[in-house]
Amino acid sequence: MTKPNYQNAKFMLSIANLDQLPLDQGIEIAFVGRSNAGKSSVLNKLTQHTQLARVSKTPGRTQLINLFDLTHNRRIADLPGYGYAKVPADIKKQWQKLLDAYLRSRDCLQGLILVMDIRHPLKEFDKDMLNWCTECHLPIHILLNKADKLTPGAAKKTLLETSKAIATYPNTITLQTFSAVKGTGLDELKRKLDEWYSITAFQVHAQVQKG
Ligand SMILES: Nc1nc2c(ncn2[C@@H]2O[C@H](COP(=O)(O)OP(=O)(O)O)[C@@H](O)[C@H]2O)c(=O)[nH]1
Ligand SMILES: [Mg+2]
Repeated sequence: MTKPNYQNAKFMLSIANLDQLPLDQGIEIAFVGRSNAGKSSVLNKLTQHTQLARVSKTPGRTQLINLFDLTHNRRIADLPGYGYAKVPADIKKQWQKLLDAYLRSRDCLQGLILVMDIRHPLKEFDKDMLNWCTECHLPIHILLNKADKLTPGAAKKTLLETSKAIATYPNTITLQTFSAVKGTGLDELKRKLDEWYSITAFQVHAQVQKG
């Protein structure tokens, strides 16, 4: 399988219910983050689009699962984030239900990119995601975004502290620092995505058997 060209990402559709999802085939990688962590900025940087995923000054606007098509049945899923936005409790419940059901039921989901603001890592929302993914045996790759807001020394310290804090989770979690503004860490992110997108159905099956 050739590596996806992330610049070829095309918007497919927005869904509010899981029955609107495309067929559970190929490989999907989901991006998620507490609102304002910079998830839309990360997606725009990755795909070299300025407007693929809307960058919003108003936190918490993405309320649906947005799907982007790469190629060969490879997709990116942009999931709604919460935790910072002052969303009404019933809407938050609805998002939680949608996220939980998606993470549990989607067989083609190969991994989750969890975007955090490096200045506020491992908030309640992030821990919810880590717990759900542990239950679903889903690997997570954490981006400590906005690293440009810290000195290199402070960023490294947060990387080490966060790495220690997640060591207690039994599932596979990797992490890196990132800056959607500067593009720092983009190659490392692409290597992780390339790895997940090149996993064959046979390997996925073997992982399930093992887990
Ligand atoms: N300094 C800095 N600001 C960023 C970075 N990534 C995002 N932002 C800013 O953080 C705010 C929220 O970004 P957005 O992508 O809309 O976050 P989302 O709610 O997670 O999708 C915007 O003002 C962005 O310009 C980054 O790496 N560095
Ligand atoms: Mg956004």
